[in-house]
Amino acid sequence: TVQYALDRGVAIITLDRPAAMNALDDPTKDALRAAVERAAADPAARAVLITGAGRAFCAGQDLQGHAGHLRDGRGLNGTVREHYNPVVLGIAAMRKPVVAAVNGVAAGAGMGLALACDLVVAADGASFVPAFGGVGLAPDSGVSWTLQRLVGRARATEILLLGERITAPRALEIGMIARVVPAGELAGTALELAARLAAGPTAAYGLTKDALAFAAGSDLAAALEREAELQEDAAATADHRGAVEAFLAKERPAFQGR
Ligand code: LHQ
Repeated sequence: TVQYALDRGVAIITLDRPAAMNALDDPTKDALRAAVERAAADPAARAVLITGAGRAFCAGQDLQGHAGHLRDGRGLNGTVREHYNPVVLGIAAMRKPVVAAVNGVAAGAGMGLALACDLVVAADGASFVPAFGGVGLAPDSGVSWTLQRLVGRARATEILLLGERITAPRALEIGMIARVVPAGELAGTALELAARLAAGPTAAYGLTKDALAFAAGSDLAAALEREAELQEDAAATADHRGAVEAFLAKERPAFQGR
């Protein structure tokens, strides 16, 4: 249901339930959570790429399985706290960059999964469907947090209340995602980008994620103090010292990720 592979320092996580548009049933959610944890702990992975097999990125919660839980009186069956929250927090807390290659539709929690990633690259035919309202639900998987930080509260409110499909070009236009490429170039472009990040100063990237996440919820003075602390950590890395020496020697730095 979820594949894990390594290529040039990139952990590639592929949602692989194409017959159901990679909808997240219980086994797929367990496997996705495990894959995110594995990528975080994998010393050979210095960047992560998340994508979907087939024509969809991810159709969100599998409604077949969910309907069964509803009929049995189990409601959400604990899945938001057991699966969606750890996956989103796992990506945010990951000390390495995470790229989403959105190959097709990303709906509901699938949209949340994409927006949780640090860089989102989409195929030109892909789209984002805030499907929560369509099935009488409120947002989860971080969408209430990520979307308004990406596009502003007015647009986020409009998107979530109206629930209209947002095409990849429109998502790019409103600042929701980083890049749109022709469908045939998506896999190559996204892997190239992730491999470039994997060859970078991984520790500094982790600290950059920290700084951005902290500043998203703090005032300027606190953000400045946090930057001062994080910069101490960055300055203590071998990558920083090596890159400064390389600059002075007019050479290209070779980052080790430490
Ligand atoms: C699906 C699904 C799907 C099962 C397509 N499940 N089969 C959290 C906690 C707990 C509970 C609830 O939810 C959440 C968070 C959420 O994620 S809520 C949102 C759940 N997702 C949705 O409501 C999306 C439902 N799907 C759609 O709106 C459309 O299928 C999209 C926009 C994804 C794609 O549309 P089309 O390209 O027109 O494809 P299609 O509708 O023809 O779907 C193809 C097949 O995939 C079809 O099966 P079939 O056997 O007829 O070929 C669909 O039933 C199946 N599928 N999404 N979520």
